Amino acid sequence: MSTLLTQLATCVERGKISAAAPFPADLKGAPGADELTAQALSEGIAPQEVLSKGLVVGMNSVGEKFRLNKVFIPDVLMSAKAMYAGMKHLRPYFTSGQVRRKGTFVIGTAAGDLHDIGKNLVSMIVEGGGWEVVDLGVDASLGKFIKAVDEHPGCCVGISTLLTTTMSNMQKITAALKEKVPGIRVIVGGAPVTREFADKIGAGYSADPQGAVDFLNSKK
Ligand code: B1M
Repeated sequence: MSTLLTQLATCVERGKISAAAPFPADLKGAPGADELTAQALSEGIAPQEVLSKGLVVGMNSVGEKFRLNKVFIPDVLMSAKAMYAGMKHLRPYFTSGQVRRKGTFVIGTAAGDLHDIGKNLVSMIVEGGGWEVVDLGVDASLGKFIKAVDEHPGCCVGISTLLTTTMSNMQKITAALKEKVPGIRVIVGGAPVTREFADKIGAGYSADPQGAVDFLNSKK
């Protein structure tokens, strides 16, 4: 991997957004993901490489550390901001079709639930993992999921919930989506959700965002 892409991955992992950003203190004044992504593209590194060998490497790394409790939510949010600072330079290439995304991931917090911090972390890390993310927000009804699945044929679906009372909605949404699109891949997660529950409703499961990326990449 080029030194520049290694530096870019480090910026994402450490949450270094731009040269002007004061965080982290030991990287004050150094270029951030914003400048390094622009530099990599101007030096002719392919956008796909900038994404997969720079931004995604950094995001995967912070995702693993988060899973192991070596970093915490604020760190992940800073990493996500750094990733977005880089992603903005890549967006024109994505929309022009020069960068191949792995697929579309539709995600929402189950109907009746307004918690969104975990869902947003999953969205960010899945996007950093190379997937196009369609975020339906909180309190996402079955109708919203159905509409999104219609609009994004071949997509995978993620449902998050933090409330035990809305786990039944998660089950209803999963069942209806599977009936509508046989073979659709659905993954569920959130604090009260267990693998046993996911198995019962016929969905994949991950306790953390990185596991959701692994699930999506596994193509099973
Ligand atoms: Co609420 N709340 N809350 N709350 N809240 C909990 C969840 C609760 C456990 C607190 C408690 O009583 N101890 C409890 C639920 C009890 C239960 O059902 N068993 C509870 C309650 C009861 C409520 C209200 C009903 C309170 C009330 O009004 N009486 C109300 C619900 C309103 C509603 O939704 N209809 C309510 C409201 C709120 C706030 C608005 C104040 C706020 C939410 C702010 C927001 O999200 N924007 C809030 C908060 C912050 C919490 C706690 C304190 C923290 C939740 C959180 O964000 N955790 C929570 C207590 C707790 O968890 N200790 C609590 C951090 C987040 C990163 O973790 O979302 O689990 P989490 O996500 C993780 C993993 O689960 C996983 O990845 C993330 C990162 O590791 N993950 C997935 C999540 N989704 C995934 C999807 C995947 C894969 C992995 O694939 C698709």
